[in-house]
Amino acid sequence: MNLVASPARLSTASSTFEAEFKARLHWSAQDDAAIEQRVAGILADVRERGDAAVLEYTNRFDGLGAASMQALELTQSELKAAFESLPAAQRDALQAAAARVRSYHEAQKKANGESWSYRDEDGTLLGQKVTPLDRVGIYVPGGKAAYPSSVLMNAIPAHVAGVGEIIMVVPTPQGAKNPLVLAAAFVAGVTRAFTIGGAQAVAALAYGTQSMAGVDKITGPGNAYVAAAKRRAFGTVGIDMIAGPSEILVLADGSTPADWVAMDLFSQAEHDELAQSILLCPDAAYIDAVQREIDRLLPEMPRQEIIAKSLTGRGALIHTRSMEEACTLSNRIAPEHLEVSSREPHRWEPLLKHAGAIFLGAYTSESLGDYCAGPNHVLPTSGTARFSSPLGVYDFQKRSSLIEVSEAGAQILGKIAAELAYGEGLQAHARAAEMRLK
Ligand code: HSO
Ligand code: ZN
Repeated sequence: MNLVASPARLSTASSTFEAEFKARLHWSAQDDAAIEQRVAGILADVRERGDAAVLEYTNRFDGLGAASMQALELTQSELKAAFESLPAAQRDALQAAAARVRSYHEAQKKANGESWSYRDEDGTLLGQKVTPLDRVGIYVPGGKAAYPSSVLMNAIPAHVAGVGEIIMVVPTPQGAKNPLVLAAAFVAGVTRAFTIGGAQAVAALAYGTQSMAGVDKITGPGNAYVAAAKRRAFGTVGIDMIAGPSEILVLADGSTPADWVAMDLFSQAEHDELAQSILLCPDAAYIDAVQREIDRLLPEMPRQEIIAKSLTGRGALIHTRSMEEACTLSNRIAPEHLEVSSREPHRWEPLLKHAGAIFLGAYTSESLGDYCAGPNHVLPTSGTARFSSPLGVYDFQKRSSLIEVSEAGAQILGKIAAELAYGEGLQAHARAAEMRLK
């Protein structure tokens, strides 16, 4: 079989560029009414019957024969044993990655996750108290998208935030446990883990069951059923985001070896046929060189079919008039991952506003960020980087305002509040403020 990966070739100088560009970019999750209906039924059933319902769905969908929820819980010693069963090199890599992800998120907590307060001159204290969530649920997909690295990326910030209990759920179709996932849970400090998945696992986390206390927030990726269940549970619990397919945008000035860039484009394409890989470059000859490397390297890739479909269906190699124009286009796309593959990354970085993560310079392959650089790999997709941020410690914390009005402060604030309260026709508000006036 001779596969080809032919990303669309676009040029900003062409009169048809805008239309072609928009058509390539367009992506929207399909709302599937049948899935919605089934998920609504599962959520209601688990809410009503708890463990019994979770057990039935799990046995049915995952082909298990578990007798009770207890049989679906993984003990800490099982997680530890999974870790110990790994080859030493894998154990070391997992621990090295976890250590870096932990330090990064500790720095993040210090910079924007601490309580603060100040006092007015009259002694009134105002501030913000930051507290961790009590309990969170982490969804880990089974099957083809079971990523141990995602266990680290979800559980470690929760742990660093100080979350009291981290409950991981991971489906094990036909009972197949992924030792790397269990080992990652052990390394990341997961508190409890259950081999359940799908909408029934989301429901168990959201509503709680006899054997599992309900959580305050659910994070982590999942299939269409999981996404629908998270959307429906939102409000009862917090959720992180509903992620779309992975994306990479490489902004290249032509100075990076073309095969490095081709492989970086592959690295996101290999996730999913719907993943999107885009190259923006002002040098047409370099774009040709990258396409030649794509053709040369594709046959070597075990996931060549997925890569070919992704690149041909959603990929693009875009010739721009300049690097400045490439930066402007990149901001319009607001990609999940943005590589600035340039000799002068710091020249372009100030022009780049919207991206989940920005990778600077030829040595910063996005894949390093996926595993071990330190920053989180759970990032906004489908242009949502215009208004949202990477998963972080702040997603596992919340804030309470702190107000302590001094006697002197009450004299000033009381008059202002009473005036506005009368204006709103709210007597009790006004009187409560006035009673404290001398
Ligand atoms: N690039 C993916 C994360 C991942 N990559 C996990 C490899 N493993 C999400 O952006
Ligand atoms: Zn990846």
